[in-house]
Amino acid sequence: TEIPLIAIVGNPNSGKTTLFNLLTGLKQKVANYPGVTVEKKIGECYSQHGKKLRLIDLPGAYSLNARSPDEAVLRDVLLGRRPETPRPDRVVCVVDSANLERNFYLVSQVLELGLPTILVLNMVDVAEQRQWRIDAAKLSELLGVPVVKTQAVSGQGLIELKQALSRADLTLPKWKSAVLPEGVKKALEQSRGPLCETGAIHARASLLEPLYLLSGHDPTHYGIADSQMSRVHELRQSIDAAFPGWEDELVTERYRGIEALCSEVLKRPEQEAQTLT
Ligand code: BGO
Repeated sequence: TEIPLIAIVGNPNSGKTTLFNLLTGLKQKVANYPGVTVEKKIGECYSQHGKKLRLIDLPGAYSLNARSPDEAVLRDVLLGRRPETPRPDRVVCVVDSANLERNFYLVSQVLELGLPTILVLNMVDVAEQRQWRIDAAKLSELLGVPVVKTQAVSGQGLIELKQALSRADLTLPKWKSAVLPEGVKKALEQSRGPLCETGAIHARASLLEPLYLLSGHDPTHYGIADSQMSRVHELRQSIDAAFPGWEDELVTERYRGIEALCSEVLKRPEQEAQTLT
């Protein structure tokens, strides 16, 4: 059987590389993605129960609406559109615990991709120094994914992460930070069939997938014929005409959803003081 491929994703400076090195040790290879000067790091590790895994350390990004070649590589690998890299079986999403809200923008998009995901709250030492309390159990319950706290520089939490990597029972994430306007959803659902048939998009991925394809620095649009891309462009134009401003609203709603989530799972000292008075 194939060795499962696990993608490590997160914002720049969330500690992905430190975590990747911790998990894979010296068992790693560095190459480039063909066509771009973006590093491709692949390694091997074993889950806590001895299952062999392949890990891929993906470029850091703030959003799947790619704005740079690095972000485009992340998006394309996660969507299974890089010809030389298979679509990952699972995702380990790393966040900087001291910047929870900002990091959660990417998390919210990644959770919608239809891949089993483990959330890693890294840099817990920094959050703890500030006396922030993050309720990992509640976060796990709300997102529908395992949540592990780590301090990658010291190795704290590694065993718990390897235990989560051992789990065969990971279900798909359930949290949605934002709800698409009904009309936009319908239009995307209707476009899905024809685009899936040609392999342009994945049946399991986020409804927003066709629109991620329009963003950023991707002149090649792997595996998607020009005729398909023009259909994606038309789809976009028709949605924009029917629902002006829908995407800005979606961004605002995402942030609102993230804020609501954080207020349930993150307690800062000044908030505790307020509830006491
Ligand atoms: C430097 N806790 C703390 N406190 N720091 C961490 C943790 C953690 O849990 N995990 C990682 N870091 P990357 P991306 C650095 O490099 O893995 C630190 O972009 C420095 N470098 O050591 O690179 C980690 O792959 C000089 O810090 O992140 C690194 O996601 C002074 O967070 C940084 C101080 O980690 C980013 C730090 C020359």
